[in-house]
Amino acid sequence: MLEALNECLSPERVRTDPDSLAHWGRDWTRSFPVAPRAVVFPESAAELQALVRLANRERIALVPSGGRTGLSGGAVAGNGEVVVSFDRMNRIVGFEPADRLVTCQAGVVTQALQQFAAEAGLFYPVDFASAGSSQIGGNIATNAGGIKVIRYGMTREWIAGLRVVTGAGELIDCNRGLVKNATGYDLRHLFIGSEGTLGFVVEADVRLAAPPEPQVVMVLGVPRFRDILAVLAHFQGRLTLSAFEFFSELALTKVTAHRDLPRPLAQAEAFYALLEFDERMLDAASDCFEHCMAEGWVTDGVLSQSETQAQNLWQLREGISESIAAYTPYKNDLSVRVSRMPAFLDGIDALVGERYPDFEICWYGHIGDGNLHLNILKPAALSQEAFYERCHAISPEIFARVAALNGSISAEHGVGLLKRDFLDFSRSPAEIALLRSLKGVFDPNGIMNPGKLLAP
Ligand code: 2HG
Ligand code: ZN
Repeated sequence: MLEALNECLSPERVRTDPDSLAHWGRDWTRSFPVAPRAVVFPESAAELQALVRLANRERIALVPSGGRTGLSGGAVAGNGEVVVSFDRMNRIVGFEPADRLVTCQAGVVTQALQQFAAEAGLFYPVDFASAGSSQIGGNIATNAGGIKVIRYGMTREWIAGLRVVTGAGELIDCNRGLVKNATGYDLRHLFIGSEGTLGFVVEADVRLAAPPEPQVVMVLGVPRFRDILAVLAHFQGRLTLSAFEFFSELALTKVTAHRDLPRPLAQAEAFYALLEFDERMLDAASDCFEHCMAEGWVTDGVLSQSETQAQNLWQLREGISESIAAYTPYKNDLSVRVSRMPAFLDGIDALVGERYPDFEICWYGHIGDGNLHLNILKPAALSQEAFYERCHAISPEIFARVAALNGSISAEHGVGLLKRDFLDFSRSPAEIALLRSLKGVFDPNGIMNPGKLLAP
């Protein structure tokens, strides 16, 4: 097989040493076995096509690898697969100001794209804590969301064209950057969020936006969970929010300790909301704040006075995931419609408190778009295996509540290996049958990221 791989790529771009296998074989999840047989580094669509054709002939399973910042095991290679890294396809290959489109190879790092946009006087608005290492191809594969979704939407909104090598080895060009294109099924959207199970993205035409006006950040102390939603509704009725995030006191304790940051408010509250909006809306925001104080929803607040202060306040939210990583948390990434959030919060809070009485529960997330991250922290004394077993046993109860409210068991992290066996809480049997049929059409030999998203 190595000889065959070397026919597609020069030998230095085929690695089999243990360090490389361990590094490129896993993502940010740490709970799955890692055992690829090789890692390859194509540099062009033609090389990727040759690899996929070889994989079809030899029945070799391929796992795509971007920045490997995923949290659902979508880029883990645990079964002798060949990992296809996009690290050497990391160039911005075109920019057309009149179209506001930038053409990126799949391995372009999110932050590099953001910087390129800023230098061109424009803005790439999809943003999250892992922007410094995640790659655009991976963002597309999971339809990544993040902290600005309330204003700018998910990755899907910003992808105007996609070049993809399908599981059958065809190179197809989807939508070619057009704004209007009414010529039947838009295959572009099928690949977005497909977790590399239908084909691998080689290049994308990404839309850029006008840069935002100067922004300010406000952090509010909110004693009761439900009142966060009253605060959201009040602000949203009066100004355009760029972000509306929340975190619990436990999350704040972890992140301030981990990053050595000051607490935002004099007094601890059970929850905190973080809002971002245009500076020119400051008067309207102050009125909203007064109202929330008068209603008793909010007990205190702080407003950024400079760009540095705004960044420091953002760290309180963006640093949480990293600050709890050492507790090998059991992750949930749940969503419901914002209107159903009150009912969801009441039910889920009670359930979690009752079923995990001895565990620390870390709540945070993008509450403005209906997305909650629920991380259950492992007590030091419990083995990883026993901990996961207990959490797995409780997951169906949590997911049943999500399903009862027509929510999703994975809002923005994808299904991968972690949520695969629970997919039927969010997708009907008829839908899952269609997903399987589509997989067969694009990937007839089942070589593209097998076992992810759909059980084998
Ligand atoms: C975030 O919003 C990321 O910080 C990570 O989506 C969420 O760690 C998590 O559960
Ligand atoms: Zn998130």
